[in-house]
Amino acid sequence: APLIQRLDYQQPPFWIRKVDLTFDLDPAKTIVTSKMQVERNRAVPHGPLRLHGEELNLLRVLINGAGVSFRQEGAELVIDNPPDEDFAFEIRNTTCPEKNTALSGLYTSGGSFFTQCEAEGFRRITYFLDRPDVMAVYTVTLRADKARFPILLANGNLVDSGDLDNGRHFAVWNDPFPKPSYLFAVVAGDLVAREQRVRTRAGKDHLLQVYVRRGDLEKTEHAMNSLIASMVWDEARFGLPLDLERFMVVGVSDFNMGAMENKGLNIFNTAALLASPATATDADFARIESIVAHEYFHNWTGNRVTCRDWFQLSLKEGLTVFRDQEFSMDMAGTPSARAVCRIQDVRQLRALQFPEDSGAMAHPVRPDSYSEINNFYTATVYEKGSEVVRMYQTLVGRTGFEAGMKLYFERHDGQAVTCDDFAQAIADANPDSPLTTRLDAFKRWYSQAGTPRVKAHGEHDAAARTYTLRLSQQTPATPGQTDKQPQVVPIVMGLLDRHGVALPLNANGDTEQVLVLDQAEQTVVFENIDSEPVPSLLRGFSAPVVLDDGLSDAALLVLMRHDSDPFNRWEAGQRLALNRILHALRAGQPLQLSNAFIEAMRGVLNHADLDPAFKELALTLPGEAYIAEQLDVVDPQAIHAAVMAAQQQLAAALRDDWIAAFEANQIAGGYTPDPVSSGKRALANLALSMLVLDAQATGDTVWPGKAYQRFKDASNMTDRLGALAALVNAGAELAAPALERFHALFKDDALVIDKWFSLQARAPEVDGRVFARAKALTKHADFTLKNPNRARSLLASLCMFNPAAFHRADAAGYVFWAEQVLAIDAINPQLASRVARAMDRWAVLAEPYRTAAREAVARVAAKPDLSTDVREIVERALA
Ligand code: BAL
Ligand code: ZN
Repeated sequence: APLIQRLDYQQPPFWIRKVDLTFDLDPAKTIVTSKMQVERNRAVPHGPLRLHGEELNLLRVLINGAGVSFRQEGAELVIDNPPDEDFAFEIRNTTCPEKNTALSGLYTSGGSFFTQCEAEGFRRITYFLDRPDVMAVYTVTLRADKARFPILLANGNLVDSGDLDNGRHFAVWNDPFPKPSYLFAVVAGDLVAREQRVRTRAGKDHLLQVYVRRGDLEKTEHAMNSLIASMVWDEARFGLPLDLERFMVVGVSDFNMGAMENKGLNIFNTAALLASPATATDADFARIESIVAHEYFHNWTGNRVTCRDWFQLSLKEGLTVFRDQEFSMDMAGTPSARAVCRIQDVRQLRALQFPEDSGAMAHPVRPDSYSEINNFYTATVYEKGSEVVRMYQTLVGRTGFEAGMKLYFERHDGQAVTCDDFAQAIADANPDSPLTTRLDAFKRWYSQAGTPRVKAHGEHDAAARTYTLRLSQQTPATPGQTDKQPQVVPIVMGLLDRHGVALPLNANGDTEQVLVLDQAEQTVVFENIDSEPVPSLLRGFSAPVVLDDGLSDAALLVLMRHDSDPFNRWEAGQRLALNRILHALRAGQPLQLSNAFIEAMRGVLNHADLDPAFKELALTLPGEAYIAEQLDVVDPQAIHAAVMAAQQQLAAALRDDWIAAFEANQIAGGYTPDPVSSGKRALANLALSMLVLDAQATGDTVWPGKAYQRFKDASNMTDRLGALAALVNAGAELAAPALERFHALFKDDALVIDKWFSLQARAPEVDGRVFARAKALTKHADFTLKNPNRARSLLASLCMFNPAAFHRADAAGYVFWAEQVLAIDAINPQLASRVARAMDRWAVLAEPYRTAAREAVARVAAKPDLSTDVREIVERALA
């Protein structure tokens, strides 16, 4: 497949302004008729009309009602001599939705029809200029059997519907907003809807609907509430109202992504939509709220203003992730609950994006080339992209950022634009900001891959009463990018004295400020500093960098106890643990937590004023992937052993405190997923898992018994799964009967059975037993590669999130990986290429893993008929 280059962008030679689509829906053979109004783009040289099309059967091609000569060249339909003036273009073709296991284009799931068009699925429905800068007004007629497909949905507003002969019926939908083809959607099936009418601040009435399969309706209340909250928030925070009379959300159980923002007709993976207290955890409730919000926010950031080309993907994704993160923080409320959101987002960034940025797939937020765009729906484009947007806000301030957004919509509503256009709007709305004076340098965040390393070193001069902070930065080389320029790094910071008192940083008495590091090396001097301070840098994780401030354990303890910034309090505790673990790994010695660390953790756990949610995060050790990131040579087994040892020690040393925490965080009364209750449940579940872990070591049977009882009696999924996880993760004997009981209870609920697979595949490895069980589970009657959620629940859990089970000296994990990737690739290339990414970082592995991993990647790459998706991943890995 050709490599597509960002700098090769050219406008399309034709525009399609209007499309009338008719679908005669049949699972085996759907007939699509497309009538387009086409005009030549006079800004580019005259040329043939080339339309994209994949896996279609062409029936006819008409121009202005008459037959026309055409040819098929690869996946393109070519008309060599189209008219010079505007013309009517008609195509008729068929597709086979029930055979579409790739879940891109039009497909069936559970007997209903769904579509997924982003990024390039529309060309699998009909021939088209399937690129985001071609925006058209769509009118869609759906015809189908009324009994099997009573609900017929498409984007926009319903303009007509009625019965036809032979038990068929029809519906006509019109979307008044010009849109790119990737936002097109249809749904047809036997679905039911939760409905709500709302009136916005602007006084307009809207109908909100959440469509799901019969039986799932009671699991849609949370999604509906989240949708309403999103609408209210976007109007209040950014002045952005809903622009359609009707806004529909539909759930589907076979779906490659989390959800999709099709105009007025969002389609959701049921995993990101359905929740009830009995079947969904607190984390699920929070994730659903954020994804419903994310898709809703796309209506402005993505749909009203869209991307000129796919290299600009972060224009909509980074910005929309930023918006959903801000929304979740605003919903969480208190400063502490906001910090919890922030910590969770940073943990996610470090666990997924940092490794990506230092591996074979490292790419800039705005990539320079791709052969399969689906491979670039990445943590870098999404999560690092969001951090870039957050840095704009940090540099221009919150009101400045809101003014920038306003200008962005004033300039670009209805257009397909670039990341540069966004940057310019924010800068132009804030002419005097530190962003605007450094805009070109700031934009290196879009062009340079790799996580910058920032070093800070402070020196106190007692005689001069000054504190000099020397900052430097360096971004490591990444594939195809060896020389990096300095980035613009906003460093929110403060100084504390050794008792933890915040020091004034300037004559105004400010105790916090934003330093802008924009050179390779820079020095800042603070005056009137009487004694050696402790610097608190990068508060709130103000830039996506790795900070090395060389702080001693004593200084970290000051920050952990006293910093006004809750993120840095958490970070200090993580750094203390990380330092210990890294020290043991580098020295090749068994891990021993220090008394100071254990006492600090005890202090957090028993603290009267800290929220349980914060305590749970503070007492959770750094993840194995993040630890691996700190090392030049990665031995997954050694890392796992160190983390397990640390956990055992923390479990044993704080046993009485864990008991107290468990007992203090029981909730009486009904379930609500609010931040306070979910924080309590999280801490109680962590305490329980520590107690069961300690019991395994001491031979105590009381806590495993209590965990089993709690598992049986739990009134919500968070507590039930928490207790089950405590048993499974500790390797308790009661894990097996509990797993069996759990499966029997929930055998008819696919989303819960996904949890059952995932929990087993993610359990801490002991003597290869977890790997063996996961491998055996691929033969379980409930396992299938055809459903992405199910495949991921086992395969991604094992290969991507359980390094110690996956990376084995006998290479059995890699053999298994290769088999599974090839098997999935024949069904669903997008899914296969996600699983393929488990090998991104083979090159940093210690031997014997490194050689064996490379061999497995090479074996997959040697297969001649790989999808473009998987080929790009394995070839980049081997490059
Ligand atoms: N646009 C693909 C799904 C999402 O990011 O919302
Ligand atoms: Zn998105």
